[in-house]
Amino acid sequence: MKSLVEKNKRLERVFLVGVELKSRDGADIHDLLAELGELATTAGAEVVGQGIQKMESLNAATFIGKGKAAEFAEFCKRHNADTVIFDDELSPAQSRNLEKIFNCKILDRTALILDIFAQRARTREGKLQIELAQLQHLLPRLTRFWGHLSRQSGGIGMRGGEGESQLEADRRKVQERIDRIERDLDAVRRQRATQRAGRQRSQWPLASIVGYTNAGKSTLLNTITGAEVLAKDILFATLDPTTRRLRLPTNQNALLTDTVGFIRKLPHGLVEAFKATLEEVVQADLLLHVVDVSHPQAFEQIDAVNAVLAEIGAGDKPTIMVFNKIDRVGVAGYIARLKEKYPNSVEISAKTGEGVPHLLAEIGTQLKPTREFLELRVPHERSAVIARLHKVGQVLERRYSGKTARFKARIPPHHHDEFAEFIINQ
Ligand SMILES: Nc1nc2c(ncn2[C@@H]2O[C@H](COP(=O)(O)OP(=O)(O)OP(=O)(O)O)[C@@H](O)[C@H]2O)c(=O)[nH]1
Ligand SMILES: [Mg+2]
Repeated sequence: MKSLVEKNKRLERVFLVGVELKSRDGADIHDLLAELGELATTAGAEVVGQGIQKMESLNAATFIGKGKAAEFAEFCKRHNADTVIFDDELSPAQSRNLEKIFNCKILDRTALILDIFAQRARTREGKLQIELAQLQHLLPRLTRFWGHLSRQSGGIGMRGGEGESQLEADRRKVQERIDRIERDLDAVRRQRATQRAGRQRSQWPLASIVGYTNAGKSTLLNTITGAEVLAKDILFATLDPTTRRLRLPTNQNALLTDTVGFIRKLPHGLVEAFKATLEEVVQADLLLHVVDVSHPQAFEQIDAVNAVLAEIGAGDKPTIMVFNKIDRVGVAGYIARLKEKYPNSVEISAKTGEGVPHLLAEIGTQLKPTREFLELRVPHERSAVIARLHKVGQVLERRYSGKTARFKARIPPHHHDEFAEFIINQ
């Protein structure tokens, strides 16, 4: 799919819009817009200005107030803005109405994040996932400003509106493409599941690095394992998971995975699309939640990451909080506050290596209770237990005899209680 933000002759000029709602507490709107600006620059655009409206409640038709919209539109016209980007997700109707007022392309935060992901995707699965999320977001919002779809690429051509009948045809084409991608993704995922089953037979426990985008996850993987994952001061440098072997000070082997970064208001479609890729996180025995403590919004970022973890079903995993970039913070008080709130934490600098030995020791301690094998005896009629065992554990051997099935399996320690009555030796 072609990028939504044009990158031909000159940088696309964008204007950012945010609202300050009385009912919405938490982060300051200026911080939110600063992040939106970073996202826009990451996507290859140039920010020409921004506007904020304080509101009691949102306008159903135009999101911000009509008068304010007209005022911003005037500014955009004077400054030759090509695109207006709203920090919140707009309804299709709001997008259309705003487009009439601004007379230029209207994007929302979701579309922008999807655009960046589209530019970064490398693997076939990643590309398909993102195109699917993009098309699903776009379908109800197709307007003449999106122009018509080019037949060869199935991508979105820019501008050059051709009326309602063309729009209808385009919608049909988008729907066809969505159906096609869903079929392709199915095939790719089946293949991945087979590969994963192969890897699962490995008896090594798995730790996953998670965290807000730009927190230093890839840098940490590189420092610990000598991997050479791209680590850059841009948002969403990493999309596809990389797994490396890690030898702990306890002489134990483990696998360590670096994953895609999370962000506030991560589009739901994207979380859905990435569920398969994030399986590494869901299956992990331990999460390393990396936090950039030099970032003024560190607390909010932690909450945003926890929200996504809960959404993918990894909210209750054993977790070490990894407070990163301590080489950049002078104010000790800030870390003290974080440590008070999150006692199970380690402070490091992934860049200088400070604190990393301590982190490794901590990983060793947390993974140690993972015994290689448990033996279980489960009556055949308890099929739900057997299904659950295959879901959360790694079954290494099974034997059926008489009324029971016997398993040798590796089960993450936090699931042991569930199977306690079936364990015959450990
Ligand atoms: N000063 C300092 N910079 C760091 C540290 N760790 C990472 N960085 C920098 O932070 C930026 C982001 O690092 P990455 O490792 O790419 O972050 P990430 O979490 O993988 O980011 P995404 O993949 O984009 O989500 C890079 O410029 C790193 O050099 C650290 O401990 N100290
Ligand atoms: Mg990364």
